[in-house]
Amino acid sequence: KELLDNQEVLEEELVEQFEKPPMYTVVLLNDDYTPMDFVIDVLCRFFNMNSDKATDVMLEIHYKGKGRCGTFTAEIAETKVEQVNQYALENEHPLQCTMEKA
Ligand code: TYC
Repeated sequence: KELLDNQEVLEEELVEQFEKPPMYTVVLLNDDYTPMDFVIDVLCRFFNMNSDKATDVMLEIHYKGKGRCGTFTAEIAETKVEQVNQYALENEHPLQCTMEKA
């Protein structure tokens, strides 16, 4: 009986892992130097936003200090963070992208 219960718990955990992987929110941080247009470009390019949505999110970051770009599984969130930071570096802007547990 106890073995069966254990088996069931393990199965539930497995199902859970596949159905609800841990999710991460990709966040952009404000700074004083990155041009607004560059941030809008980043949001459109890497987070598939249209320019209206990207402008709203950029202004939210500008006024509140940070803003959410999207929520993804760990692997995808890590890739987005890397791509954005690389793109900012290439263009010599101090823009910082990080991720938080959703
Ligand atoms: N604060 C920047 C400016 O005034 C604009 C900006 C917005 C920078 C969002 C970074 O994540 C950011 N040019």
